[in-house]
Amino acid sequence: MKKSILFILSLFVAASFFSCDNSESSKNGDRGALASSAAEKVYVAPGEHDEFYAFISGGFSGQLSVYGLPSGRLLKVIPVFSQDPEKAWGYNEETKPMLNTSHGFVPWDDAHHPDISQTDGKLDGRWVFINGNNTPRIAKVDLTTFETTEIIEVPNSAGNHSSSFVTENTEYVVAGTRFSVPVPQRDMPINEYKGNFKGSLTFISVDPEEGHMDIKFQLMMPGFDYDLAHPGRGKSHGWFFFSTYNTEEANSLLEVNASQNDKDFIAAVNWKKIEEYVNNGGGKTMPANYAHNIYDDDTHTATSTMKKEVLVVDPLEVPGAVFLLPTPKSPHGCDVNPTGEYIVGNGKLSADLTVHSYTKMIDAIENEKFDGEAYGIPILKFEDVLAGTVKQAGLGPLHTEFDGEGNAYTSFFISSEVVKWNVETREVIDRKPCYYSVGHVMIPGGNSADPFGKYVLAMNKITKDRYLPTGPEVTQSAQLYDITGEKMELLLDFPTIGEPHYAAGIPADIVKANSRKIFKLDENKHEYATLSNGDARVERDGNEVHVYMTMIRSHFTPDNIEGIKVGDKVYFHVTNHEQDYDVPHGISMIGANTSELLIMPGQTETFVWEPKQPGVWPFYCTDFCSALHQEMQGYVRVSPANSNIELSWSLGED
Ligand code: K7E
Ligand code: CUA
Repeated sequence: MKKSILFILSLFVAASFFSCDNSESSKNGDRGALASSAAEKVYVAPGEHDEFYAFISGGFSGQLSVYGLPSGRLLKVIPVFSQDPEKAWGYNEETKPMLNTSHGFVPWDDAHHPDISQTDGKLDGRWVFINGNNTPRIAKVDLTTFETTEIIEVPNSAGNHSSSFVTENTEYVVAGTRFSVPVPQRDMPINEYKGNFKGSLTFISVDPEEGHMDIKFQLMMPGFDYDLAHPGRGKSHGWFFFSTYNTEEANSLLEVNASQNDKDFIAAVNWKKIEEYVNNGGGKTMPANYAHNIYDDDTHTATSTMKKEVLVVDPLEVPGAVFLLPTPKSPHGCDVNPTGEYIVGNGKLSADLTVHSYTKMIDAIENEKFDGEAYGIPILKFEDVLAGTVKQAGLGPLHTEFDGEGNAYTSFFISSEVVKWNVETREVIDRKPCYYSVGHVMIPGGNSADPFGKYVLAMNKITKDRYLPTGPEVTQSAQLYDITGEKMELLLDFPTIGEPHYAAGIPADIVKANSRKIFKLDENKHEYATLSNGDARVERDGNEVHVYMTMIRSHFTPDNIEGIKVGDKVYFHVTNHEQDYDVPHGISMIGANTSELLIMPGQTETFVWEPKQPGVWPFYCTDFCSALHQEMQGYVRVSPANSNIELSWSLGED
């Protein structure tokens, strides 16, 4: 047994070599007569817009990047879980609370799965959710501002990976733990894992108007690894499906010890049933400690609140709500087709894809076609839930997306390809190589009832020689395929930020009309806003100095400040008075132990400067804003700590 597992594992290790052997012939195959038509298909003329937005996770960059498709042009990197000096995210006083957690300020995370909000199973383009894996968090990005406006920490979780997927009406954004842990956390021997650790599946409700997130309940499952998840839809609305591995509950050398069972499970959770149970007073509150951080567009300021309890539900208390579907070989992806009938489990160590039927699952539940239980949770009979398998489709299947025309597209990491197959017949229709070792694939709307099956985007783990070399670290890469024909056609390679895992795509028309152009100055409710130049001033409160400053092309008010002393803590609260689209100003101060600020029209931001040396120190605008941008500068006079220079400020005076 162990030998065969090690053989399969060795295929994983060999994957990159396979890929490289192919490289020359494959690359030549991309060129030739058809290459120019591929170029036309991705060409978006200067001044024209792309047809789709693609929100591509940054993986270990902790951010979310925004690309246009089909051009592959990078439009923005939205800071989410990691500090970003370009936008002062996590550096300015206003956004620092967004990165607060029960572990304190955590300025980094590993972001995997963006998912766009839905209404009636269709993308509505209001928000993108994304998970932080490492210090479990779920973030929400507002698609009017393309800024992160909310982050909620997930207690009782670790390696928040089967996240952040939304239900058909964005009732919930779901977060499942990849690593089971003691719940509540406590000091105990690691080798007592089995039977003692728990795997929490967290259902976070989303307010339909404001979008505010709140943990509705956590389902305390057996101590497996919950890897990926997708919602039911259409007929299976009300259910959520989670792939599991390590049902062996191993705590060491998982590459061998978690590959023993021939089948792991897809856990089917009837969240409607549990919601009803909870609404009727079911579940138990347990003490917890987790941060809920909200950024307010009126105050331009975030607040962080620590929550102290969470409602947990034991699956055994809600009979008929949780079942286990046996699924071969440590499944990774767990994907539901647009009609909601098929649940695809991609066993990483299996050559075949497993396709379960929702209809058969319900029938098996009703007729109690069980095959034992795990910790009291019924296991359904494999043959009675299986719709069929896709035979010998490739090696190392990871993820599947759907085109809305009855086809599925599965990524194969080891054989490094995308394979198109028919969902009903489960016959393979086409296969195209990826360069190299593809992880997720994405079709715009692919996780919805209504996909836009024009392109599939493959996000590859390895690029090797596809681009100019840049030292030992080379970029990761996405590849765009046209899927409008029977056969897929590779159109484009483009480099990505960080390590993309999943992505979410949406027609630009659903989003772009709502995109905000400015913040209205007269609606600015920032505590330290300076709404008129007459109010610009400097105030001292002991060692704390508050500078109420404004900026407009091409000066700061005030631009000369005297009476600051070594040992002071100087807060620059800077309000951008521009009310035109695309006119931010920046500000930076010599020696400040923080980033610049980049302030949007109508917005106020704050940085702190603690001058250490007497002198006359300049500050300046960091964003080229007009022909007189270079003139947008000022000075602060810093005197020794014991000086009695009066505090004063001015603009345009000698
Ligand atoms: Cu990279 Cu969805 Cu985190 Cu697979 S996961 S590749
Ligand atoms: Cu303001 Cu440059």
